[in-house]
Amino acid sequence: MSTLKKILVNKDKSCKSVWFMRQAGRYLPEFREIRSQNQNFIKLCLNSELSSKITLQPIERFNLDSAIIFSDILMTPYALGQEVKFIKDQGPELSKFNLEIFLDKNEKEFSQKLNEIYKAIEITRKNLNKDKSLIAFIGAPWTLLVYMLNIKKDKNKIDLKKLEKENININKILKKLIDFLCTHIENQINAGADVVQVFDSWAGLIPNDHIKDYCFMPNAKIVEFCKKKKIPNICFPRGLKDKYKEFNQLVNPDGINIDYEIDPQWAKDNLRNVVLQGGLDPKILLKSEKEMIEGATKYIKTFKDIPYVFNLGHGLLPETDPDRVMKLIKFYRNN
Ligand code: 1CP
Repeated sequence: MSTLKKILVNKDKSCKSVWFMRQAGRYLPEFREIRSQNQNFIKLCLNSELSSKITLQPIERFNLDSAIIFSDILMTPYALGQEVKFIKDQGPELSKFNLEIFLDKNEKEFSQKLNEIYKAIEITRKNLNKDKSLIAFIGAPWTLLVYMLNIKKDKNKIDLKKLEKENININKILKKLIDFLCTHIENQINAGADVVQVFDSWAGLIPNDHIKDYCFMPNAKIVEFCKKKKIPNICFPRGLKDKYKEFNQLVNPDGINIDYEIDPQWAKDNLRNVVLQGGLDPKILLKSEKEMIEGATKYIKTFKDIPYVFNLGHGLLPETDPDRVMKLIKFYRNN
């Protein structure tokens, strides 16, 4: 069994395991080389040979304990009929959402459009050591909806008025998304992935009076599905602040990734009956080595007597020096 599963499933306190969000991609020169020859990002995600190769790049370089499949959360809206473009330095752009087309989609067609991702998982599993986990992932319904309806105004705000004005039935969209996402999880597991992470990257933008409907309920339904199928799961409801506690109580996932705004001691005291993962600010890898080690020490010390998976409080930044990543992994393993 992989170290990640020993921690998630057996709640093994003595076991060490490390992987990083966004470990495959952006900051790695070997990824940039492939990327420079593949301008269309969606096509790259649908190239099973290359996707598998990119997935394994950080494993080969750093011998991490888990691989996360190289893909994107926006492959779901793509498979549901929206055009998805990644514009350099601007982020993703999706064609206008059409409710009728969306409601008309069926799961067979959806799975077929993502078949290359499942093939990439099959190829990767064959080439990945058995003691390492292969992590599948999805975007949580709310986070996908933010992109699908294009309601993010700038980095930290959403345009709720736009939703109200256009009278969009959010709950109906979320409900249908949950079904498709469960299918996507099951397909990835059937192809050979053994853990799933649910990225709710924009959970922190939900107004308080909607947090139950837009964040807790959809994540809970997905976790419930995973538990029924015995799929080890980790949730990442980024930006929830002290509502992480209620999230954990209501959603009850196997693992929860804390973001870098969460104090590790607070997490230890308040997030019970769940495996904790991550927390360290990815910006700390850009600072002096001393600061990085001090930052990491705080997490390692705080969580030394509970089951904990070493990771970050958000993804590795594109400007990260890979040598720093190596130093951080070595420090964690030696302490
Ligand atoms: O231009 C490029 O080279 C593309 C950069 C890139 C990469 C390498 C994007 C565009 N996506 C990815 C891969 C990716 N995305 C992975 C691969 C596996 C790994 O972690 O190593 C994963 C897990 C994701 C997940 C993802 N995509 C999230 C959730 C995690 C998070 O960072 O909060 C989100 C929000 C996205 C959307 C996305 N994909 C890419 C961009 C530029 C964005 C937008 C981010 C934003 O709106 O700020």
